[in-house]
Amino acid sequence: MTLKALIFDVDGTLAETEEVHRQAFNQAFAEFGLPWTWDRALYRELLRISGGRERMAAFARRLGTTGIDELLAPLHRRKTELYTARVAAGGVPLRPGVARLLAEAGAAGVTLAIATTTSRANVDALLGRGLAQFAVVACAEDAPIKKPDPAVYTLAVTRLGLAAADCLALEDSTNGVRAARAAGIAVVVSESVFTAGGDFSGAVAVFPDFGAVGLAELTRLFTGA
Ligand code: XBP
Ligand code: MG
Repeated sequence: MTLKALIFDVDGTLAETEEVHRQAFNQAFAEFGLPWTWDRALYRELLRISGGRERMAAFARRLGTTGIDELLAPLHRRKTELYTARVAAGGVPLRPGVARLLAEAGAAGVTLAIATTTSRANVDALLGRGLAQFAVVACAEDAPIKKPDPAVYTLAVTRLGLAAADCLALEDSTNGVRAARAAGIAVVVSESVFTAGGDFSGAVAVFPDFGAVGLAELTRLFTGA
């Protein structure tokens, strides 16, 4: 079994983006006159639901708020505008070790891919020209059924033209680990601000971050998986 591709999750794995998402959600709610504020504790809980639009719909149901279905699409579009503006303005760096892992993979001929439930515009804003190093980018628009469903990972593997057994996923969340495992892909975790201490059953290894984890270590874990 040879490690042929690394498939990265985006939010919480490539970068600590969820705090910026949270702020963008709250600003969009205010602009739309919704009396909703997601503090960090509530947001950590709501992150059990992948997908911003699905998360807002679930929150409305939980409150018993009706009649806002037509609002969800424009609300999510505005949130995405606010998020991408904040990220494009800079200040959301890659997490420790990520840039080095990307460079090591490129030098070793290990293909890079992305499998995320976030919107494509958010990935473009975060990575900019760095997106070019990824052979495959599978986002919310490509796989509408969100993690923990395996769809986005299965799509990434198919587009890579590889077998799931040739790939290693890098994730930060329980949903992400479950999605990768359901797609038959081994997965390692770097805990993020909003996921630390979660249930990562099925992961090959769990790290606080990838700051001290190189490609050689990932390869060793992968072949031992
Ligand atoms: C994390 C998510 C996304 C973001 C918000 O994605 O679940 O929904 O929280 O982005 P990842 P959207 O798979 O990269 O961890 O509002 O665009 O959904
Ligand atoms: Mg994530």
